[in-house]
Amino acid sequence: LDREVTRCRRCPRLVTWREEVATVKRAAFREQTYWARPVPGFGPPDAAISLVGLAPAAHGANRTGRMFTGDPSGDFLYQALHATGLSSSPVSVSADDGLELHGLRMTAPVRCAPPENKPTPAECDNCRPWLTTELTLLRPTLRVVVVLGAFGWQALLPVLAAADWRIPKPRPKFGHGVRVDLAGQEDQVLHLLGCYHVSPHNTYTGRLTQAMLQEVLTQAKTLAGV
Ligand code: DU
Ligand code: SF4
Repeated sequence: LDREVTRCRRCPRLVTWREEVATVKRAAFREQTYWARPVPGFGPPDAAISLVGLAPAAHGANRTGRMFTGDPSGDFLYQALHATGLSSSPVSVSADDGLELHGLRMTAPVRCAPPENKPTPAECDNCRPWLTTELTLLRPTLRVVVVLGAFGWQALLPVLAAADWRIPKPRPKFGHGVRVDLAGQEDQVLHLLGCYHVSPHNTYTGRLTQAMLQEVLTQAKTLAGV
């Protein structure tokens, strides 16, 4: 699946954008070759926890080819993952830096960097099968999904429904600290945890602190039994 997704060209606008930002680079990355393709999930294929963002950042994951790697959002996230024992290192630099995730797999409802960080509803629809397949493959071990931000939450619920998890009606609303338990097949339960996004918009303003993020990750570990 990881290999296949990196070849996807289903969204014309995103194919153009992911390649365009790779030619008009940020000054700090002028010497680097950008990944400029869809970003696959990162972490063990038998993870008990999945962490879901929204989409790669143009000069972050779209540059390095690894989820949340190479931008301020990722710097904040990996620090918390390491502090809670879910990552082998607090610093994620590049796809070949040797960092490993423990019991957690990062993924996203949209795999290509979108302009303004905003995918269109049609692009979310296009990308849905990739995450549906990934969550189906993870299903035997998956117990908890941590969702970063309201946009990721909104994009994820239809994916979970497509992967045969029962979404309560009315649809549960996103909030930091919100927990929803979803029923699946054969008495399986999936715990959904909402957490403010790790974007600088939240972290520089103190809306999301390391303590808050680490608390959600610790809760995820407890619920997942890891
Ligand atoms: O400000 P920034 O670190 O470049 O992130 C831009 C934007 O993209 C922010 O809202 C987080 C989101 N994002 C994400 O959902 N997944 C990633 O791997 C990296 C960034
Ligand atoms: Fe393919 Fe998803 Fe990228 Fe669209 S966003 S081109 S569906 S990988």
